Amino acid sequence: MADRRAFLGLAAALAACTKSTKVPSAVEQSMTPYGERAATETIARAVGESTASLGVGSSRTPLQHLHGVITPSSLHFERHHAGVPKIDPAKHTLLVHGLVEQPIEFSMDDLKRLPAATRVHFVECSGNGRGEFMGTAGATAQDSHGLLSCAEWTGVPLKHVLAQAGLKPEAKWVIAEGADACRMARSIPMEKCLDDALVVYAQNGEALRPGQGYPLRLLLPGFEGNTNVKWLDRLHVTEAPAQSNQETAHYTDLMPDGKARQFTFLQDANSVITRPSGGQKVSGGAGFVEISGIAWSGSGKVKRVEVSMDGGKTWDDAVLEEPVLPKALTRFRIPWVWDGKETVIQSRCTDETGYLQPTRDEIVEARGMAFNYHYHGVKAWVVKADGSVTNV
Ligand SMILES: Nc1nc2c(c(=O)[nH]1)N[C@H]1C(S)=C(S)[C@@H](COP(=O)(O)O)O[C@H]1N2
Ligand SMILES: [Mo]
Repeated sequence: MADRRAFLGLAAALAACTKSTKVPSAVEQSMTPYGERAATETIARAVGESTASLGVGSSRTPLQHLHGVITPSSLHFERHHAGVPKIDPAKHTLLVHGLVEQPIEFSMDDLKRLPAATRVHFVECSGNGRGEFMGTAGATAQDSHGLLSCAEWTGVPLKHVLAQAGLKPEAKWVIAEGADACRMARSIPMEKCLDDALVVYAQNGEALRPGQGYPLRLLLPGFEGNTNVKWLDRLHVTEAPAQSNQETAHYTDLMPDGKARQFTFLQDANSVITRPSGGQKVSGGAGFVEISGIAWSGSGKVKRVEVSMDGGKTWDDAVLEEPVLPKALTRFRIPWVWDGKETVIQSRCTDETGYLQPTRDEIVEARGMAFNYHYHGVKAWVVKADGSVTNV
């Protein structure tokens, strides 16, 4: 028996060896200074650009085609209100002024001398899921949830930058401004600035991509995408928020009582099954299928993800892939033996605060239909008997 096993091992090794020494019919490509993906790989962002003004609009991450939790930089979603400015990093500066002891203008080199930190965090536009809520989303997870990405970011904790200038006691807010044509600005509470806020210059190990704010952006873990000001060049320390255009005309939620919810910063607990998901097909009929997806919360770590394969009658705990990081995407997986009949699959996330992702009905009941931002309802997909998966 032992001999037979040894023989099989040897045979396999020989087979592998024969295979690997086979001369390839064509060389895929020669050495290149900067890598490209294989020519047969074609997944892409879905771009929605304003026809009236070039560079204004958004592009969505193809979540259903990704593995793990890191979004490749070339597939990170983008949202620009006034296009991508061309910035020379050698000339770019960050001015810190207002209620500080000493206003300072940092060059990129100055910033890179300060103690740095590298962390994995998602960025999500608070408009993500709006189409899902309104019933206008397309067929795929990219259509319904694609204003969401997750990267490894490196930069300086904002508290170090502010400490260099020295905060005055009245300092309560920081107004962050970008160098794009609209000079996008958001007011950030001092508490967040002194907590886990970062001023980042790197994304997935290399310089930020132009669309992500090259050479410098604000990164506010767990806060709505809009507050993560790109092409950051000014931090104005103040006593009160600026009431900028982005926090009055936009990014406020109208409530059923007619009042507006303003400064709603946190992205709530959310999840979506990415495989199998809308637009995909479970080929080969009944049998084993792994269900996999992503979960996240702006309030911290994902504690639990439950999956239902029977239209919400029963729920089972999915396995959360380690490491589970705060304010980052978490990959979940659960085995499923499909009986080949049409069914509805869905996931729901509970975060470390104990908050459970609500259903669409619960959100409508709490907020009415007028609100525009922060939709995070439970997402369902229909798996048809022929294996095709569609939006509900
Ligand atoms: N200066 C500036 N910062 C900005 C924006 C912008 O248009 N200008 N868009 C905001 C919005 S609405 C979102 S959702 C995020 C998107 O970040 P990303 O493009 O890196 O995905 O950037 C935010 N920061
Ligand atoms: Mo956004």
